[in-house]
Amino acid sequence: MVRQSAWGVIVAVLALATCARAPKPKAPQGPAPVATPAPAPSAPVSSPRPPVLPALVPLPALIEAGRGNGFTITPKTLIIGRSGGPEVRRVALMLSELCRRSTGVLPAVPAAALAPDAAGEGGLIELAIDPQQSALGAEGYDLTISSDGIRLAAAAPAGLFYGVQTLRQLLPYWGEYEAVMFQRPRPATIPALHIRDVPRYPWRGAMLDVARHFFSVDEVKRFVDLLALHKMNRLHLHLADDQGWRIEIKKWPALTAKGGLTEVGGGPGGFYAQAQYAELEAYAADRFITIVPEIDMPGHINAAMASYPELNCNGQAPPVFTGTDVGFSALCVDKDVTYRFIDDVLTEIAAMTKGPYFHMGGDEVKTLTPEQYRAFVERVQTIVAAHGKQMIGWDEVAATTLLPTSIVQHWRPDAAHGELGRAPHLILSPGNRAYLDMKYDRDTALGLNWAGLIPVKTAYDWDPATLVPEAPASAVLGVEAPLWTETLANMRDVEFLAMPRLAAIAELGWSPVQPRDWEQFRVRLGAQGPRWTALGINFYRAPEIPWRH
Ligand code: TNX
Repeated sequence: MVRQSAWGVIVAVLALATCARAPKPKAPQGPAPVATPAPAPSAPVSSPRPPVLPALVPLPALIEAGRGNGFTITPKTLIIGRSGGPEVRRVALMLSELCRRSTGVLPAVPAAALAPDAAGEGGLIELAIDPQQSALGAEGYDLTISSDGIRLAAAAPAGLFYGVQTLRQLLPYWGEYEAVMFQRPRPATIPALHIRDVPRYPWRGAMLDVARHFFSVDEVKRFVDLLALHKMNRLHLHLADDQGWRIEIKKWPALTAKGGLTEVGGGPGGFYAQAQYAELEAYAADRFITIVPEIDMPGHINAAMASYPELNCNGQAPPVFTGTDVGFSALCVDKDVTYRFIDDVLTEIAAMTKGPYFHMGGDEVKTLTPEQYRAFVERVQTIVAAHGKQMIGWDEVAATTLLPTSIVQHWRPDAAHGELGRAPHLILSPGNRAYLDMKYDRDTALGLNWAGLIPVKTAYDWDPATLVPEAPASAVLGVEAPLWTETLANMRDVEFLAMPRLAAIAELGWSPVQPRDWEQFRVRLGAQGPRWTALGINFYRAPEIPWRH
């Protein structure tokens, strides 16, 4: 139950709505959100507002004003993990470092458990795994900030991590600069608040196409950081396409030795050695992000076909490809070697991935008959299952017979809704809303426009629960923002198209539909400007957003 506090309490999320709207029709929701409690009946209608409204993205399910003036971090502040093992301590250390960067004070994180009533002179920041908070699920958290201290409780470590991301956005933005040297501590006061927060959807993702242009391990880590800041939990890596194969497969070494060394425009390409992929997995897992590997097949596969002649029906390897056409390549679906190849790839990828998913692509196949396509997808699905993974495919796979565990990723705005409605599970990435590679407006130099222009409001102002009316609410896992990189050569380009729309999609995945509102989102988003600048993010200063400097 959400605790009701004193009459002074306000539901700050409502106060945040600078432009209230008529309530939207009630839509079926994802996994049980935390209800925003109505004020107690005798509460005065005009409760005092907190002096500063927190500009959090994504918007928490519930924000209440707390008591007192907030909590001040001082050299005497301690951070303790009340329960839970090394993961809790790791999250506590992350928080300590965030505090240091923004205040010049590094709160101690004692390794030994403190007595339950031990309060440091400078107040405690307490992180607790609390079994009584099981209603928060694996990702929710409850955060109370008062003048005496901060208590962050969750049922599982991921919840604590998300609570720390909230605290991060409440700390001064300059904590995002890495090289700050404080001549003297600069105490920061975090406003008195109670936040109780649970994500709306379990799938909150982004996709990075490392095939059209290659991005190094460090660049992908930087992308992971963007996801973590916005409480996203899935990084889908598009690891193979016509222009490049990016993951080392020891049994088929030419995939990377030949197929890895090209990219759109003729640049050098690149690939991840298995040890590097493991490093990415670990980096993402530390931030509670699951990597979803995609090997696109039977189409978008020229890099593999150029590397191994036997994958071609005529036994001849085509030349490598550095253009941007789609749909021309397809594996030879009638040859046994094709399925041996897929099985070998699955064996190594399954061993490399901590997450339960394997994405087989399945999009834009123009050279097979519908029967060939269907038989191929169903056979690959069996191979994926035999390797203990759950299959994901782009929405073309909805035309096949899918296992109850399989997931369809909706991308074509005109995909057949009847088929999508029968999908066992759905991830929503509608091209005309969630595609980060679409241009913002006609003048945007980077990106494409086949699905239309996507200004920030278009990316934000839709409800995943009603996009595919034929799909039961229980089938919708959540949202994902794909970033295809035909036109993007480096991280500056990636960031320009991703930000701020990535934050918009993150909020769709996390925040309850009520009281989400474009007008107040715009303001909260604009308040992220200094933080993103400090992080060195090359975000698009969309003119309709009131950016703070
Ligand atoms: C369609 S989205 C594709 C990609 C392109 C993208 C460009 C999807 C499953 N296929 O191959 O990169 O459009 O926006």
